[in-house]
Amino acid sequence: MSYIPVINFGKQPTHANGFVTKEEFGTEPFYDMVIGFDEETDAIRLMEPAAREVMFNDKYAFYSKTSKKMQKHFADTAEELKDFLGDGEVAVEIGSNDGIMQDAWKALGKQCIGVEPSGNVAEIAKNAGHTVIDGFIGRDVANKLLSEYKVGVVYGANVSCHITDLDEYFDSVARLIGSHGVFVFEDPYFLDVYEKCSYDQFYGEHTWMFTVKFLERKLAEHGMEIFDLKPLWTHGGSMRFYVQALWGKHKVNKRVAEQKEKEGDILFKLNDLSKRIQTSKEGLLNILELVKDKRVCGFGATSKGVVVTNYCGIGPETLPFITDTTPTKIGKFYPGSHIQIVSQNETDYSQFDYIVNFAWNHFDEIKEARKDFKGKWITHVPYPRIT
Ligand code: DWN
Repeated sequence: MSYIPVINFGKQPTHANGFVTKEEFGTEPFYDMVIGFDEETDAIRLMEPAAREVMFNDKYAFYSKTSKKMQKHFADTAEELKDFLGDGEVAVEIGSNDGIMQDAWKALGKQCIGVEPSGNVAEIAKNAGHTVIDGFIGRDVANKLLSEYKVGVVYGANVSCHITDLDEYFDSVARLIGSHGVFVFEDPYFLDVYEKCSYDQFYGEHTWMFTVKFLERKLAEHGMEIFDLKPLWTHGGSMRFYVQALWGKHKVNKRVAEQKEKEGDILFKLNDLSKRIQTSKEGLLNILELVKDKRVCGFGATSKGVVVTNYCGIGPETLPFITDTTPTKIGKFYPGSHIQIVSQNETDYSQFDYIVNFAWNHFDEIKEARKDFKGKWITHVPYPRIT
């Protein structure tokens, strides 16, 4: 594959989830974050993805259970997918994090085996009684699973786009599902990012930005096909793909071809997006300039916010802190932009006029929970504005 650079975010911390202490300022690694496009395969990806061990290890900062709405999302998902499980079959979840989806399977009386390389988050799932295989999905893990279980469903939420070696990944999944099972995965989707200018879905952990065009081709190389898809609200616009072995038992829904058609000229869209990202940055900086004499803080120490603050050059002089509920983030600082993370539960939001929301994908849930805040929200998606 031969990638041409299409979007350049300049210097970004290599690890968006690599929160730092004050003593570590200046030691965090950076790289040129450039998005590339391969015209032959329609692949969109980071030109230089970081080594997976740098990002996914025993200090992984993101815990999935921090959102109530996501818990409901996974409960609904397990309910939907349970019909794919045959007698005696188990589900396997790639990137099972703290067991948010395993909880949902368990509530339905179904077993789900997790695969998770980040030991600290896996520990939460194990403590809740779930089985988790430590490590990255690959041929060895697939062999282990096949030697112990009959696998009916392989599921991955917001994990496939993190896996740089898609060949080894899809090869392992194809072996796991065989000719009878299904592979269901969901990730932020290119057309949503394009339409909402949610450029902060590009960061170190997200090697790929998926399109149907690219996935169809890549999955076929591993003897699999997409038989259906479903647009999701999660993460500001995701796509769920339903996959089976080529010519499997599920009829291919016409939605797949229709969605591919909608993707149209991807290179044109990427070039257009690149310009709109620059405009979005200027718009957000203008708004922050307008409110510079007011009391402003940030909300949700997301990986996305690391990209936004580093790309836009927003530092502690503009945002004194960002609040979050995650214990491992609290007290630390964003890599690069060095904005401090403080406890959401200890913040008196009534003392603020404006909050910049970096967890914009959870906005409904946040607004509902933050009725004490009487000021205004600032967001950059789908365009910078005060709401
Ligand atoms: O793909 C990924 C997604 C699933 O999660 C990972 N690569 C990393 C991570 O991305 P993110 O950090 O952008 O995800 P979220 O889900 O947007 O993060 C929400 C953050 O906001 C968490 O740190 C928790 C926090 N939060 C909060 O402080 N108060 C969230 C809610 C809903 C709240 O009320």
